[in-house]
Amino acid sequence: MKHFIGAGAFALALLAVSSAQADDRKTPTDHAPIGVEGDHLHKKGEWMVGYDYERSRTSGYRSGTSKVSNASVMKAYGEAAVEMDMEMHMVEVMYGITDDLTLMIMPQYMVMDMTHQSSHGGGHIHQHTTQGFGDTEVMGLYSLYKKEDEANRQAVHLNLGLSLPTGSIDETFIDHHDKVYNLPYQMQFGSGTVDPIIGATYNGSAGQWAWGAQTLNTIRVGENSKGYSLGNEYTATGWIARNVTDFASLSLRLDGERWDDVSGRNTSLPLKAIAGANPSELDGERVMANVGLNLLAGENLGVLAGQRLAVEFGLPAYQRYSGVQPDMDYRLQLAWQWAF
Ligand SMILES: [Cu+2]
Repeated sequence: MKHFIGAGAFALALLAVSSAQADDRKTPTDHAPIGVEGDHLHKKGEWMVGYDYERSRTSGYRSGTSKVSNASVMKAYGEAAVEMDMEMHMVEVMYGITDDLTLMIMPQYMVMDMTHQSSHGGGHIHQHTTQGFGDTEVMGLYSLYKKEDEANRQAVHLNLGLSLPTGSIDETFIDHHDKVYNLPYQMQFGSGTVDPIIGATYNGSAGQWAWGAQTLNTIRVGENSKGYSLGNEYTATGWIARNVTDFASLSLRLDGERWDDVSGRNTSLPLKAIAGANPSELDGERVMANVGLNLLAGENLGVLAGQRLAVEFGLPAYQRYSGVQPDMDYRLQLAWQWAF
């Protein structure tokens, strides 16, 4: 009997220790799918550094909800893109000022590869590549609500930030008559204005499941040095994720984006020089469906402990554009993150 009670007490103690560990232990789903920015806070004094790579490809154009041929686009514009690849390299630094306030800064470098076709010279095809720094985002994440018990966790935080105009708005291309024009608004690296970012994030989890939602909105204030301002951008996303092992989780995410027309106009870019040059044909909306994988190195992995790798791949589920705009093929995001 004595042995029995002893064994029982020992088993209970083990259970208590292991569940205490489970509460503290980091899991892959502690971070949202990698395409969600500013999704998590850090504890006071904790740093995180990361590198994010994003690549998206568009081919041809869409107007309204339908695909349009380049031949028809070139009846209205001097040039049209056959294909465009956009790559972004982002450095991400986060720091927990308190348990309820995390600061984040995200500089970025962009590379754009464009294959253009001219309406003259028998549809002559040529390549443009531009690269340079994009705008830099600075964001504060402030906890509004936290509830945690054995069964589940719920949390809501505010995302307040600024997009600083470190990106060029002077990128150019040369047309078939060797004339130099500014690239269209959406092909520039930056907005040229200081843009407030306002949003909120909800995170929930229970057992091996996690879910969340976020809205993040970029508001344009004032006009840039070229006499225009980009349209506001609104996003809303929701996801569900599950830890499949200690070190890996899988996710599904829907991501809706909406952007307004450009107001004002860069007068050095003629309205018909290239598709995308007309500021009043640039609003649109898109829904992407994404699958993701988060990997987290456990405490037993020594120097690797706390490091993460994440990937997310998205395809368009819906696109609607007011004028002709590049037709999205896919978006891929890869990241490495290290918290310490
Ligand atoms: Cu972080």
